[in-house]
Amino acid sequence: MLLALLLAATLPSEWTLAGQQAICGSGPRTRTFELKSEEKLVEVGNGLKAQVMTLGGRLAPVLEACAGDTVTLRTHNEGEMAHGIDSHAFRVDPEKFGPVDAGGSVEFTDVLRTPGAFMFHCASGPVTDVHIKSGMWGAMIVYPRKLLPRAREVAILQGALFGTPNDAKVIYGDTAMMARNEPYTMTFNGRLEHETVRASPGELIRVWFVNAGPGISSPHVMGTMFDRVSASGNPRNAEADVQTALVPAGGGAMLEFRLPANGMYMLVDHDNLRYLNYGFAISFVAGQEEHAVHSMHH
Ligand SMILES: [Cu+2]
Repeated sequence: MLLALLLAATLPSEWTLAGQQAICGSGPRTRTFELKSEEKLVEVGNGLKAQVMTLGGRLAPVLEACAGDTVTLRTHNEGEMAHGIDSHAFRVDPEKFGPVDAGGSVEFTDVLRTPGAFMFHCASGPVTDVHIKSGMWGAMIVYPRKLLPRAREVAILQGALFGTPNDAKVIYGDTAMMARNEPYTMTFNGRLEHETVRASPGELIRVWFVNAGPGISSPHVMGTMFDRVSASGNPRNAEADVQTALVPAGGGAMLEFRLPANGMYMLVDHDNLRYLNYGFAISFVAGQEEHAVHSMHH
């Protein structure tokens, strides 16, 4: 347990959203996101490392903007392969997504009028699938301009690691596993250990959820249900009192719920419970319970 906590400390901190109030508060803005494409060895937790390709310096990065913002996405290719970038939050000519060869840049700008939890990913023509499955994707949250009820906001990004850990506990991308859509494990936020999310009983929790695939995600929180599920993360798509949401690959959702009483409530993908032992769950805790998902090592 102590070892697990020490290892978790080597991972980037997990719950770092600025949130809707901070991002939308000062009115429409111009924002530029510059995302480096680079290959690197990253810690994923449970003593494992993965050799991945990233778009934004880490696995599962999150960008935050607000509806009405003028947003520029830019990537300078410092890798060796051709890379580009495609964000589902934009309505632009996809020709602008690239790819470009090493040394080149991709850049496009749009006024983002549609709120949501959007996926962005490398655009590299026929090898786009391999680049996404190697780690080149993240989320762009476009908050609605109209303030939502105050909530504990978190981003949960579903993806997968493809490759079997070697004797040195390093996962190298396995393109055959990628081609079969057969991961070693599915992941939340690109990692196998998670910091508990703490909330008070009855406090509104809002999850900005993005599913990079493979496959449909079926998020469910054990012990409660979603008060509201908004497809694609757009509040105008609200459905009430949903036991399990449905988030397609390349899609997102806004999931709102409350912890009814003290206890530990785990968010899982109900179609991928077989990966629970790999840390594929997020625990929400009200009260003093100290259970954490990373204590469930296989
Ligand atoms: Cu790429």
